[in-house]
Parts: sequence; structure tokens; C-alpha cells
Amino acid sequence: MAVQSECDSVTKEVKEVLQHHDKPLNVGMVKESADQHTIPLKIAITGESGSGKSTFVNAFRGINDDDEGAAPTDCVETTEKGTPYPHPEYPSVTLWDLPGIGTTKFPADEYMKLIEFEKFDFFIIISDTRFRENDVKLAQEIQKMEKKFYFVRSKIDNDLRSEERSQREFNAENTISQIRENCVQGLATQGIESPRVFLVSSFQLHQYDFSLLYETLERELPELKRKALLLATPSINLEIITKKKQAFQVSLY
Ligand SMILES: Nc1nc2c(ncn2[C@@H]2O[C@H](COP(=O)(O)OP(=O)(O)OP(=O)(O)O)[C@@H](O)[C@H]2O)c(=O)[nH]1
Ligand SMILES: [Mg+2]
Repeated sequence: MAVQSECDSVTKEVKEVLQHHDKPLNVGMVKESADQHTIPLKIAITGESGSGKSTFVNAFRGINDDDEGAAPTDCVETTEKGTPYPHPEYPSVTLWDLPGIGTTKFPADEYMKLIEFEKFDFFIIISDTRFRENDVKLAQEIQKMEKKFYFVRSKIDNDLRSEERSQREFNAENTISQIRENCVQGLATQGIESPRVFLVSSFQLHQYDFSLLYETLERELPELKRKALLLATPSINLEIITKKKQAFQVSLY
């Protein structure tokens, strides 16, 4: 409730800015406003069942799967309802551990509605294999909402272990770049251009792309918050819509 009223006051402030100032000032003041306040940001952790979403949430928060307050994880279908967990450093940012897409309880064609997909500001799509039809469907829905996402290819430790077992001339670097290439190309052939793909093991955080993902998200948080805030500002009249469009162009591209 406190966060909501804080957000309302920020939104009011941004409305003022958009109504009464010229464009360069708008962007600067919106930025300042967004940076100074605790603007809530909801990050959805989504993907197919068993891809490692809950384990990723725990790893991101720096806690073990069996710690108190950890997201429940298991090798059988586990997460049955979207659950928020606070970002370890920014309490206004929540990571939403979501159920998997494409199960009997959450069939792909009803998933977006059942989990209220549009309420999230940013998305992390997790897959433990090459990205498939449902992952692409999620990305397309996110693009339609003009929001952003990362792809996380999880359980890289498993891949390396099985490659090592099956290949006589195993080279970890080569295997990693093959997985990366395969993910990016596979997504491109399905119409997702220049996808941002991070290779992660939630059990070996110091390896692969986990820190890069953490740092990238941290760097992009202010911009994501600004965009979320502007999307939440009701469109009051044509003049303001135009100014909002200008602010988006300047701040995001
Ligand atoms: N080796 C390895 N196993 C992992 C990794 N991440 C998750 N797992 C395992 O994968 C299984 C499923 O993990 P969850 O995190 O419960 O998967 P989920 O996507 O939340 O599953 P649902 O909630 O059922 O959709 C568990 O047995 C985890 O221990 C990883 O990075 N490496
Ligand atoms: Mg889960």
C-alpha cells in the first residue's frame, strides 16, 4: 500500500513534468524523478515447466533452495502460482517466480491470461534446452506489449558434463560457444532478431554468464523503471500522448 501511494505520487509528479515543460526538460526530469523514488518494477521469470525458474530465483537472491523463504524447487512440476520475491539489493524490484507454460494447468494458449502477463514490466525467459515454440510465443507477446526480455539458457553445467562424457576431444569453451550460437540462430530463424541470451548454471554462479546477467540487469534497471512509469501514466490528452512518445524516443533509442 505504501509502495502504491509512493508510486501514485511519482506518477503525479511525472504527469506535471509532461504537462508543463518542454521535451529536453521532460526527459531529464522524468529520469531524475525515476531515479529518486522507489518505483516498483515487476520482473517475470517465465518459461517451460522444469526449466529451472525457481532455482534461478533462489540463485539470484543468493539463497539455497532449502533455505527458509526460498522458492520451492523440484524435478517434478512445482510452482502452481506466481509468487513475488524481493530483489536482493532493491526491495522495490520483485522477481516473480511463475508456473511453467504449456502444462495441463497452464496450457500455452491460456497462459498469458491465467498469469496476467501484462502486469509485468520486464521478462526473463528460461529454457534448459534450445528455445522452442512456447518460448518464442512468450517473446512475441512481450514484444507486442513493447516491453523487453532476456533469454536465459539454464543448466549449462549439465550440458558440459554430458558433452565431456560423450566427446573424446572435449573443449568447454567450444561447447559453450556452440550452445550460444545455436540459441541465437534458433531464435533468429523463428523471427526474434538479436536476442540477448545468457548461459547460466544456477549451481555454479561464478561461471558462465550469471554475473554478466546480474550486472546487465542492474545497469538497465533505471531505464526499465522509467519506461514502466511512463507506461503506467494514464494518457490524458493528445498533447501529453505526443510528449510521452517523444520521451520514449529520446530515452529508449
Ligand atoms: N544441474 C542443474 N540443475 C538445475 C539447475 N537449475 C535447476 N535445476 C534442477 O532442475 C529441476 C527443476 O528446477 P525448478 O527450479 O524447480 O524448475 P521450475 O522451472 O521452477 O519448474 P516448475 O515450477 O515446475 O515450472 C530441479 O531438480 C533443479 O534442481 C541448474 O542450473 N543446473
Ligand atoms: Mg518453479
